[in-house]
Amino acid sequence: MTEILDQQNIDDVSFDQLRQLVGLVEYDESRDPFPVRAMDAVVFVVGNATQSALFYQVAFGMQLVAYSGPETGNRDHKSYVLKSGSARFVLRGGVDPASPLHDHHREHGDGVVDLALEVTDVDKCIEHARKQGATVLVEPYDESDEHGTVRFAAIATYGQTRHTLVDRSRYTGPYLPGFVSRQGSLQRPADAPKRLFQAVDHCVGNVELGRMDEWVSFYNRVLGFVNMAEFVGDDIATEYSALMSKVVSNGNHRVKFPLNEPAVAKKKSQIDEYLEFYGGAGCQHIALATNDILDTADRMRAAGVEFLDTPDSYYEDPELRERIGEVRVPIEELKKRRILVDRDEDGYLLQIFTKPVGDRPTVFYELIERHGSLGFGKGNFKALFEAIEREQDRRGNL
Ligand code: TYF
Ligand code: FE
Repeated sequence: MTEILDQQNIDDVSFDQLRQLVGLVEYDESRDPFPVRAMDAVVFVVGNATQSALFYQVAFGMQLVAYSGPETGNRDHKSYVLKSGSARFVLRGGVDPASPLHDHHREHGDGVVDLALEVTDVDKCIEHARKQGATVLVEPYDESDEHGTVRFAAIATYGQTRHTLVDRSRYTGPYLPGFVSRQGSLQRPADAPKRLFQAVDHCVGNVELGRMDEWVSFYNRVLGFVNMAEFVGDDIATEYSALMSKVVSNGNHRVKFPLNEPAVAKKKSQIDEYLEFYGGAGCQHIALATNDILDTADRMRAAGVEFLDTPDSYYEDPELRERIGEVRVPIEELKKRRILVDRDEDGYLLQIFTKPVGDRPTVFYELIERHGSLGFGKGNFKALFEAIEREQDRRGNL
């Protein structure tokens, strides 16, 4: 029997909870050339941060915690900082007509500009990254305010995406220097105090045809990330998925980055569609870890979030029951919500995917509830990719 943790009024998520939520493993941090503690934030550039901030509060149940903008001395853009458990999103939108954020948005639409990483030693990471040939976009520097000091640096990754490195161990403010504490005015229903998700499980990058291995090697060499077992190779790619995929993670698996490249198939690959509409490589989906995916999916649907449809045949297939064995809820409950299930040697997982959340067919979300499995739902790829292709067809894909 799996216990559902009571997430009510818990501000941060304990290590034990994370172990279950995102599937942590033990590792020796002292031998890591680039020790990463966690995702610090997923930073988005959007066309209207004020309205997107409301979307993530209403539909994703996130809480506004901090803000920076013209009122706080930042005339270029507004940034809203939202939290759900240990997950932090930052939404940026240009205010000054001359802001470079508008150029970014013109090119890419709403998207992820920064997968910021919390590290223990910014200088050590940058020194290692430079030796390994990484592009250092921002040299290490300090920023301070009345709450303390934060040390930063940044390196480039795929497309126009970056990894800002943040050491916040000497800082107690609501986010970073320059931000003020701010709460949303949204009234939450009294009967829905639970968080919808507790952590970021993984962030997926789509890269250009033939470049996946280059980026896997970048994460191996520069960030000391290790390859995880799950991958989609030629065999699966040509049959139905139209993509190849490998997964890299930091030492304890807290930060996991699957990398996809398009594969040649009958139709235009979903990855090609992304690359075309995003204008190059970028972050494709963010998986959010929840310990109650049924409730989370119900509440997100009730708030208007649209999920990919899985056909009845997926649930009626007698092989499904054989493949997945015992799970914590009857299959009927999964079928009602179109939740997918997969099992491997370590356990099982439940997952569901939203449709793209912006105007372009680019960024989408995954909800994932892990029960021991360290995988990414490989057994669901066929059903999942067929559902994605049906959506592509509706958008006029050939
Ligand atoms: O993160 C993953 O690898 C899984 C599988 O378009 C996946 O969630 C891969 C590509 C995709 C959707 C899901
Ligand atoms: Fe995923």
